[in-house]
Amino acid sequence: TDRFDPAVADRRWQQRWAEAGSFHADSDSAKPKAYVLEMFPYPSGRIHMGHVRNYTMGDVLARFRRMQGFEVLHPMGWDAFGMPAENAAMEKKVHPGSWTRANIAAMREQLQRIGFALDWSRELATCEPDYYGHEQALFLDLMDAGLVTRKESEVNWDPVDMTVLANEQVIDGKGWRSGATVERKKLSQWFLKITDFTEELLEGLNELDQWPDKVRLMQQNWIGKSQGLQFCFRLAGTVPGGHCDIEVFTTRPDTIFGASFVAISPGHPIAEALAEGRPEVAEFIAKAQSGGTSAAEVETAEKLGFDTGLEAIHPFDANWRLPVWIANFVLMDYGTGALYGVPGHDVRDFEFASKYRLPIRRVVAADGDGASAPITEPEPEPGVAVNSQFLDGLTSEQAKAEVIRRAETAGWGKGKTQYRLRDWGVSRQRYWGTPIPVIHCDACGPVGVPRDQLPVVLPEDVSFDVPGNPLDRHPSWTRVECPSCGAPARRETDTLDTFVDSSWYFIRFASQPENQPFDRAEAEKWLPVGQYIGGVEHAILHLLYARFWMRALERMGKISIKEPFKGLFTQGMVTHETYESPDGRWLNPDEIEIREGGTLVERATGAEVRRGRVEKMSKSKKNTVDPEPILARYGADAVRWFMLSDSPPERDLEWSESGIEGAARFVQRVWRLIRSPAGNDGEDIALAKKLHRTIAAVGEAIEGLQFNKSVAALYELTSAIEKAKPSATRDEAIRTLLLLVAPGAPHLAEEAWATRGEDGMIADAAWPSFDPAMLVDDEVTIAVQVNGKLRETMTAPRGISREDAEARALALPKVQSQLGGGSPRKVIVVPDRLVNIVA
Ligand code: ANZ
Ligand code: ZN
Repeated sequence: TDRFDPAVADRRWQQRWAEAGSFHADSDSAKPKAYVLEMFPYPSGRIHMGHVRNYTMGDVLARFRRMQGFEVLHPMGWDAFGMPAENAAMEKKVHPGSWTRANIAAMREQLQRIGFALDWSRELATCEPDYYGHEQALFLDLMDAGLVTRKESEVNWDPVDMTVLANEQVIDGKGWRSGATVERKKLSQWFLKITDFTEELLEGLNELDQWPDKVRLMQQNWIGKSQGLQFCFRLAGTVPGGHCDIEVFTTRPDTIFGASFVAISPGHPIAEALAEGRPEVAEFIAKAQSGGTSAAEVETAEKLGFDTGLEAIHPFDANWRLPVWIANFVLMDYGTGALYGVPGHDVRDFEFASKYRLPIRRVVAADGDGASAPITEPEPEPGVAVNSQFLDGLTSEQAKAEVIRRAETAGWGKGKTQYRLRDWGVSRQRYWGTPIPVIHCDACGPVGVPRDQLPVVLPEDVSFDVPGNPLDRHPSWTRVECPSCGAPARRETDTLDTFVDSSWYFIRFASQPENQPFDRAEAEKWLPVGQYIGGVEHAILHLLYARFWMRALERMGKISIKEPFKGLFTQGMVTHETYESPDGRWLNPDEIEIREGGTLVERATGAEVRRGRVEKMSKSKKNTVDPEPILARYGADAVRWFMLSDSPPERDLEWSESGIEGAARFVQRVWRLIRSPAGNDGEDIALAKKLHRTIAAVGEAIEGLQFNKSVAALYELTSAIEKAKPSATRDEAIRTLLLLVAPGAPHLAEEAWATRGEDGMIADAAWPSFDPAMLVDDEVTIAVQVNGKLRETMTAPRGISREDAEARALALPKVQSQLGGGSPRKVIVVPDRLVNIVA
């Protein structure tokens, strides 16, 4: 037929690939191996455009590597535990398991419909016992290796629903369901000791040269290594509870003469001791501890303080007293839970001091003479010390070192390296997660579940009609015998953070024996992942946790790989225009009509509509485009091609109907070429050169994940073929074009390949090679100058003689007019580069 029909061809080739097992990864293959992985999706129910873009990029690379002769592992699975399934259970009264599994089935179908070259035989879902059971075994390994601890830690507590809330369930400091002000509550929870690896994780970043610098920097900041001073403020007088001093940590010892108060956390032992005898202190502490526990909540919450009346003595001046406040922005589990505030040079301290009218002093200046300049806003940047006695004139760096030196010499403080990275709290008081394999016994304490009793399977018979964790109120599941002493004991009801599930799934993809998490030899054949592709939103936590997990396994001697992802690529988002109604509702483009004169109105109401910004596709902005109808209308290849073509992959891609139409037109153009008459004799040197250059360019672009560049090169080649007369070269160019478009538009490529009567499937064909000699340009561009000024350029055959170059240059109209009819005084020729005419 004249048209390529994706409705028929897509399915046909998807089926052929499946039947042939084309994308099955053979661990025993002798070929070199390539592991291409995209971040696995959360099974929310439907594939969205962000997935399509992400997986298309990975797919192009995977198919390209296969054609290059690699044995490729390109797997897919499901990050299937987490809150949304529980929300669905509460709202729709479906079991989280059946909701999740139905979503997986629907999304698997959608991915298959796009024709991704995936090894479906390795599919996994983290919510199935044959995955999370192995995770439990790994948790026990970590326990045995001393990498698991149990600590008191704060959670968000909803006092009305009487339940722990996840951070995302706290909205503006209130519980999402009850609307009650959230409190912080201490609970005993499980932690993985990622801080045992802090320095390694930081150092390791240096070797990740195939990661974006941006991501390495974000991880570095997250780990947050800082050099500081830890010391004790002596307190004047006596303090309840027998405390005589307050230990603080500072990263800015250079600002010590700018201190105007000392602040302790509401959870600090001194605060607690004061509260014993004074109800107003207890009351303040309760107030200061309301609001969410997440860093963002703490950061944005209004600063609250309480003046205890205690006084701290300045370490450099026994007569200088600093008031001691309890302040809500001081975290108990950071540093020492206490600090000295320097309002002039710290943003939070400035806000606090402004509110409570504490002194704001300048002790750092941009240059030495700004000492008396007033401070109107906090100036955290380093500079030169001023108003600081013996520190005056030193740079901030020098002043820091000097204060630390004096503190250490006098013995009242010590220089200290501090990291921001905390241990990883993995306890979640939720149902839909991996049960933590521990049993609590009154006599023996927490005991690991014996390995022969794994997996600890989630009970199916749970109800979501009451808030909180259904595991907690399960009558029989929680009741067990202590594995050590046999006494009646209770099962741990916390489940693991879903980031644990995604910290090792790429290992399980590489090797999935039934009786253990992975087989070392097999996993090492594939790992590390050669190219990992995903959203930058995972730049910190997921990637850091996975790096930790890999290092922990390595330290335990279970694998000899330290870094899980050799190459990392973070792709941009898919964006779309937004529309807003006058009453502030977001409208889908479908609900909008363009009136005469270009005004936009809402179809239903006729009210005028405002065009909003182009933003990331999201349900809340109502600007999503469902891939499914687009696939049905244009076919898989057009959608894939559009995802690759319009923007550099690291940038955002704006969805547009015209963009997808352009991609669909290209598919048909390529199809028309194979229907055009074949010529079998005659060479076309120009086309041959173009072809070889395109092979080189496309290969290089895909190698560098610059898919839009490969698309641009293919557009050029296609135009060149369209313009060329029938010849053997042209026929060869068409054949090669199919190989080059195959990674991006595989259905079209297969169909055309078969129609041409080529051997086998194009999925199994080799990537074309090019002749380097054909890349050499035999035309050169020569600059023509008159009196040293560029006047014109001309193309000429490479190696043109001096005489010919001179003659051609002198014949140029612009040169003629510059010479005004006269003859030049002198002509200088640099072969193949330049002709300079001196008039
Ligand atoms: C005095 C000072 C002056 C500070 C100044 C900063 C700027 P990083 O760099 O992130 O490690 N701090 C110490 N313990 C704290 C806690 N438990 N909760 C909240 N803040 C705490 O942060 C170290 C700085 O954070 C410390 O240095 C301390 O304030 C504050 F111009 O001390 B600084
Ligand atoms: Zn026991």
